[in-house]
Amino acid sequence: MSPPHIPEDLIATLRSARRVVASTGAGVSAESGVPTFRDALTGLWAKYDPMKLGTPEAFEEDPKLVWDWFAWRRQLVQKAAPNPGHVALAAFPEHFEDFTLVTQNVDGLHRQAGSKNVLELHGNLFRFRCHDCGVRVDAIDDGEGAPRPPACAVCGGRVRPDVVWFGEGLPEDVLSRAFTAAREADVLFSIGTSAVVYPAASLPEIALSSGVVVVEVNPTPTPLTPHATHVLQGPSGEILPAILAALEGPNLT
Ligand code: BV8
Ligand code: ZN
Repeated sequence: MSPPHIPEDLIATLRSARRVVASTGAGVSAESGVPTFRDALTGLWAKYDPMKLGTPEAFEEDPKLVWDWFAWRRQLVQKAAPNPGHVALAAFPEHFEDFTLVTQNVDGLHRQAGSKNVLELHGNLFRFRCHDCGVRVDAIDDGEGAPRPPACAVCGGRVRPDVVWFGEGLPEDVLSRAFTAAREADVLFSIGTSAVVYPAASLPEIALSSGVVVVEVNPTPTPLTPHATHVLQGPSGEILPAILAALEGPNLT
């Protein structure tokens, strides 16, 4: 199958861009076999609503259930590998003076693909903290018979994944760095996100209001689609390598 066509005017814009931001959602990991947040409930989890399970209330009501859902997602991600989309993004910094990668994903696949300084807006499945005293927990015992969730060694409270649940604030410094990058960019890519979860979904909005060129990469339309400067409709695992190939190719202009 021929690689997707990338419009010449977009390539020209990218060639002259100095500051570029890529903001990704679960769709960039779909071709790695990691289900998106809404699809992350198959099998025995199908009867749960992620919007309800991914909340502090659900954890407080049934810590073991929420712990087990995240343990299930961790083992899914551990079987996954970065796909060509992650790998292409890891090479983007070579083509721009200043490149920032922001992600809503908690799967760590960007870093695994070689991306550096990834701004993880919603935390990471493989980091843990105590829900009760907030202390960071570097290692957990999730062997047979270990308590689920583990007990905090400092306060005896409930250890949880270091991710941001609905109704919880995002890490302030990460969010403000993402906002600044979106405001000051020449180009912002919105890749594999349904663009409905805030404040992450405000990044392309901030970019557009600052006159930044916004490029959406997604197989299906989202609320951002009508406003984006360029819309590349298709899977990121094919489109991102095609963009990189065009950037690496001869400058025909
Ligand atoms: C907060 C981590 C306040 C955990 C997640 C009413 C209006 C507006 C806002 C709100 C509202 N009511 C409540 C809110 C706030 C709420 C919110 O935005 N709700 C929305 C749903 C209305 N936001 C919050 O609660 C945030 N916190 O506001 O707190 C506050 C402030 C200060 C102090 C205290 C409190 C917290 C939000 C973070 C929640 N945590 N994840 C975990 O992962 O378990 S969100 C989670 O869902 C994901 O991280 C992602 O961000 C989001 C969406 O998930 P998905 O749908 O799976 O992924 P995505 O959106 O990326 O969609 C997949 C896309 O990929 C699709 O478009 C698909 O077409 C595309 N795709 C598929 N295949 C491919 C592809 N694309 C490319 N290539 C492919 N091959
Ligand atoms: Zn504690």
